[in-house]
Amino acid sequence: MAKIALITGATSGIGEATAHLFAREGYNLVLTGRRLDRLDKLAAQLNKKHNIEVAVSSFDVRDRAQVIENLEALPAKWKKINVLINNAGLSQGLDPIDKGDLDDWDTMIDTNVKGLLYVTKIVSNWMIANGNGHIVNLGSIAGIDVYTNGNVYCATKHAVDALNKGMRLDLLPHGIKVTAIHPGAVETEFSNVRFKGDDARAKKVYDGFDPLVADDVAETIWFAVSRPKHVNINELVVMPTAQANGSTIFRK
Ligand code: NDP
Ligand code: 8X3
Repeated sequence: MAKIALITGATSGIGEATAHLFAREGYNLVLTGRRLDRLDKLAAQLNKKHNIEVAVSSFDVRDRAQVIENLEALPAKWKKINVLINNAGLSQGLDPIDKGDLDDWDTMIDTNVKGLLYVTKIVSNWMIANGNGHIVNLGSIAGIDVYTNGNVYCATKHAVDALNKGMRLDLLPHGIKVTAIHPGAVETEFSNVRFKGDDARAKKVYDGFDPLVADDVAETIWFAVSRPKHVNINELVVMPTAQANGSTIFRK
């Protein structure tokens, strides 16, 4: 029987690339995100190309009731999730702490921390019932270092780092592996979202160096998930080579 992966934030960027890669590897997929049109299109494409089964579940991870209602509504066979990829997340704004927008802060905390927790609570219980599982959390280099004006986004990704460690302690006894992937700059819709549709400003973030692409991160996720049963990748930091020096951080 094919394994099942649930990917949050599959409508774009890293989540979408990971859906393609796992489909190629023969996984059946549960794809989630708010933009249902994109989920439906991707599901049809992957089903046709790889002959896998795809379920689509559209909800806003910030809305606890929506998360519970939509995930619990999945038919029983889709609750045998082998791999959960907690990828949905975003940044909003790049301002000093005294100038930050309170709504932006709420959005980042509610999405990156609380949304990840709502999904994890439900799916980890399914995994415990099934006696196996692997949870991959998308952290960030922003969850390891803090950069100027990154304040609240960095705090949410530091929280993901702590939750990744906490989940591992709590879930390993149930046979569930837990991994964090911490990428540096990846050119996706991330900066368009951060700068609220200002595409010129978003593009500038990646001027003058080769950022990662979403496939680089998808391959890193696949590496962690495809290790044998006795190997747990606790965390991996994957950086654009131009940014790998640590002190050379590009945030424009
Ligand atoms: P994208 O903006 O391309 O994708 C973000 C995904 O998250 C979309 O599918 C979006 O779906 C989903 N999402 C955002 N908010 C919500 C919400 N409230 N409810 C449900 N889904 C939501 O960015 P990336 O692919 O780059 O980002 C993926 C993850 O990787 C994030 O956690 C990000 O923090 C992390 N990351 C990104 C890096 C980068 O440089 N790009 C580097 C390090 C980590 P929809 O809008 O349809 O709901
Ligand atoms: C996204 C990478 O460095 O822009 O998490 O914060 S960074």
